[in-house]
Amino acid sequence: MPTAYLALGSNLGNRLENLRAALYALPPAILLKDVSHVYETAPWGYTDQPHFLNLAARVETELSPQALLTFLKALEIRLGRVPTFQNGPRLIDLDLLFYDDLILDTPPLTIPHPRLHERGFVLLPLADLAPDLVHPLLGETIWQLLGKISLAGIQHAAADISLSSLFPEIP
Ligand code: PH2
Ligand code: MG
Ligand code: MG
Repeated sequence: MPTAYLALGSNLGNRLENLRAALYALPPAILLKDVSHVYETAPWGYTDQPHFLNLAARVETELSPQALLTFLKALEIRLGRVPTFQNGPRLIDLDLLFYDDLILDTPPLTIPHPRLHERGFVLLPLADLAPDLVHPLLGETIWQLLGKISLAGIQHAAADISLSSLFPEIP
């Protein structure tokens, strides 16, 4: 089954609950395989807004990249996201980073995500899950890309989200 990596972010409302609700809503179409630490991150791009909580997730799905993107955008709306402006505050942001080693550049979908290698709030959580993953366009690992950027304004959040807390096994 194809493996994809997602970046999740929230900086409005109960940020941790928004992240939890998004992860919880992925199955059955999208199987959640691993979740990074949660990071508290200073806003990037447009700075006059609250700090974000960010994390990364590894998922498996039979959905095509386009269908996966459609699912994620619909889930953002279902969880209460309302449109603002580019880089503006959001209740939940669900970004598709990688889909196996696919390279795709067709509006509305670009894979790998075109700005992931510039962003500590994406690369640091991703490095929890897949430090040796090679960026198919840049030919460098997540760990190597991480070495090239500033990690200022990024720290571990007070709480993490564990897979077992989201999906406890039924006894
Ligand atoms: N997302 C953005 C713009 N800026 N900054 C942080 N710290 N975290 C984000 O997830 C984020 C951002 C656009 O999606
Ligand atoms: Mg984003
Ligand atoms: Mg987005």
